[in-house]
Amino acid sequence: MLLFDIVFNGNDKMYDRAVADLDAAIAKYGEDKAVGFPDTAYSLPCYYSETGEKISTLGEMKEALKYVKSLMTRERRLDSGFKSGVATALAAEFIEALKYIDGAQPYELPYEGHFSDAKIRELGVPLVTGDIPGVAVIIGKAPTAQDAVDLVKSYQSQGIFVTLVGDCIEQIAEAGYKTGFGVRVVPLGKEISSVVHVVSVALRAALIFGNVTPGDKAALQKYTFNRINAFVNAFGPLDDLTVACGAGAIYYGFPVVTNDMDYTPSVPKSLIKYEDVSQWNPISLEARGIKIKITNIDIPVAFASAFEGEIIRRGDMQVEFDGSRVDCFELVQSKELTEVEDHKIEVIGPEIDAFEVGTKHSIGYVVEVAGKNMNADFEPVFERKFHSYINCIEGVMHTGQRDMIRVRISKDAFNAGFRAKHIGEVLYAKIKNEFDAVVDKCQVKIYTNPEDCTKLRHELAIPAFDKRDDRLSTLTDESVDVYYSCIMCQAFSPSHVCVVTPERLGLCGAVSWLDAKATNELDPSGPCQVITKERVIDERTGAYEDVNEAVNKFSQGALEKVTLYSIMEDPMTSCGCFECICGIEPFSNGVIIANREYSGMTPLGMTFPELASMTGGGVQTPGFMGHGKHFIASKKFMKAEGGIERIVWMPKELKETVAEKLNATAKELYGIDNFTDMIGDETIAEDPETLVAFLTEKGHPALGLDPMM
Ligand code: SF4
Ligand code: NI
Ligand code: CU1
Repeated sequence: MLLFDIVFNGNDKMYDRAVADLDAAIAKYGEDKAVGFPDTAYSLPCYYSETGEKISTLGEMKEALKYVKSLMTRERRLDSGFKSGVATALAAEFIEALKYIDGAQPYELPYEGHFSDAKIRELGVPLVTGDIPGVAVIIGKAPTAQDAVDLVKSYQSQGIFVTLVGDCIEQIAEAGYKTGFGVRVVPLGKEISSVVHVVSVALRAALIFGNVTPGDKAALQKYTFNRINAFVNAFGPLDDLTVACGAGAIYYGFPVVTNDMDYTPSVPKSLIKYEDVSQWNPISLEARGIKIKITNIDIPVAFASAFEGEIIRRGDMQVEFDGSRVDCFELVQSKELTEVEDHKIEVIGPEIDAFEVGTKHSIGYVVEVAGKNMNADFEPVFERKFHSYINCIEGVMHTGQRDMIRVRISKDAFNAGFRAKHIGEVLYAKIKNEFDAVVDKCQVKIYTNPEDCTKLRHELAIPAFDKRDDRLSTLTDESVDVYYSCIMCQAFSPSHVCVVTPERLGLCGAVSWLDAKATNELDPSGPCQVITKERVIDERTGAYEDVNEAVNKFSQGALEKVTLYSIMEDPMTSCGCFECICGIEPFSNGVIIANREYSGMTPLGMTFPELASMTGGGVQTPGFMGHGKHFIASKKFMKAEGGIERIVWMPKELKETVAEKLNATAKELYGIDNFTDMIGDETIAEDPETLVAFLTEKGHPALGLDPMM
């Protein structure tokens, strides 16, 4: 059979199934019944990206089927084959959406099904930094369970985000392999139609980060082709449904590798046949042009960004270091070159073999660095990376920072030979690797004696943290000579530029002014560039000719001007990976803020994903702005519109997180005590009327300010 016919037949089957499922749903619920995926602002994201139309009811889905059918021309031409691939994906999306009807939760762990918008935004930063260099879609049954495990593990250890469809899921579950969003191995579903959930991620990325207009098919395909490093590994025997899905993948730029040597012909660079599945990893990476950053670290367990989100339960833990109970700390100190012996790792005190299983202990590690270009300002920049470095160790979990850390080591890691000294190996290797421009020598001291930890925590670490905090509090936008640009997110959001100042960190929350400064000094031609601040246009809004020139240049002319302190007048753009979004609440003259983790409703009648969809892709949208969590307590938070006094609502959890700092700022600027008590949250109001009544009762200052619009 011709490849075309296989694709057309598979497409027909997927379409017929969608029709049958839809008819059944209409018979049960009627045409007015709502349909859609949870926690997304993009309705049925694939259909919406392709057509610009949102489907919200079964009746609308029935209409939409006509469009899908119109793609199914069965002409033996390449474009017709591709259209069939897209039609297959859309039909699969209908089938999957129908599973969620009436609030159903069709997927149970380990199956993940649909991804929320928040999850996709969360992937933004690791994708741009290359921590996630690509996305693998593995379909079907591997020759043996071990083959499935080996393949998954090979990708996972490179940081590749792995999604699974079909029998390989049970194969790796049988082998006891850990899966989940946290470890970046995500089983989508048993049925082939569940593959659309990863297509949905790629297409939503185009809308969220790429500012692609829904319905602009050419721009959509160009975006996925150029920017989404996905590929498909399909185990044979293939069938026409899988091949039809593969046609869709190839259309979006994702090559397919299979070991079915008979069913289809091969297509150079797109449909690759290779029998030995142990070679699929390099073949796939080459076909999709993915390059892997390698850091060789001498430890007995794996080290990869995929393990960053891994959770170690109490029962699985060998030992724990717990800074909330006993004295613990982590610290970077700069030293003279003569004081540091490169790659010296010392464990001062007992190794973890001496500890009983399941017990809690003290730990303190000091990373001493020296280099001609080292600057004490970089100490906290390195130190904040420890969380990610230590978490990337397979079987080790790290939370917190400074002297409030907790480190758990699993039994599996311990049995594999992992010891405290390996924490030192990891810190050494990563610091030397990432900061080689300023670190010439690095040594690590690990203290495990409780007396040492107590003494050093109080005499060494806390004074160092205090000194740093004093330095940070003197870092204001006025006190520095330059700001920095960050264009890291241009990999996905081509015209987006963040301007990072001491009092306004990048919207992702991961890049402070010190981080940007360090990035610039480490790589002077890299993503962070110096922006001078000599030519002030307007102090109130934070407008500078220097800043405008810079954003103009770094956005390749897409942006003419931005202000630093206004959300109404030329606000800064958003890429899509912002921690929070604020938006105008007209009834109270204020703004509400929602964070990515919040899944409930806001008084604007929109959820976080819906609010978030109002801005992104590097365009300016006055009235809505993405920002980092730490910006909320800043004296510069929408200073042009009156500052933090405008904040009228936040999710309770976010409010609690920022309360201490926000209250201090309110006290200092306006003499208000316990400002957060005046701010609404979801337990107080989810609609404007209740909110305004609450604000009135509390005498919230926003009510007395000038209207913003
Ligand atoms: Fe992206 Fe801005 Fe964060 Fe840089 S600072 S990584 S551009 S969000
Ligand atoms: Ni880990
Ligand atoms: Cu971003």
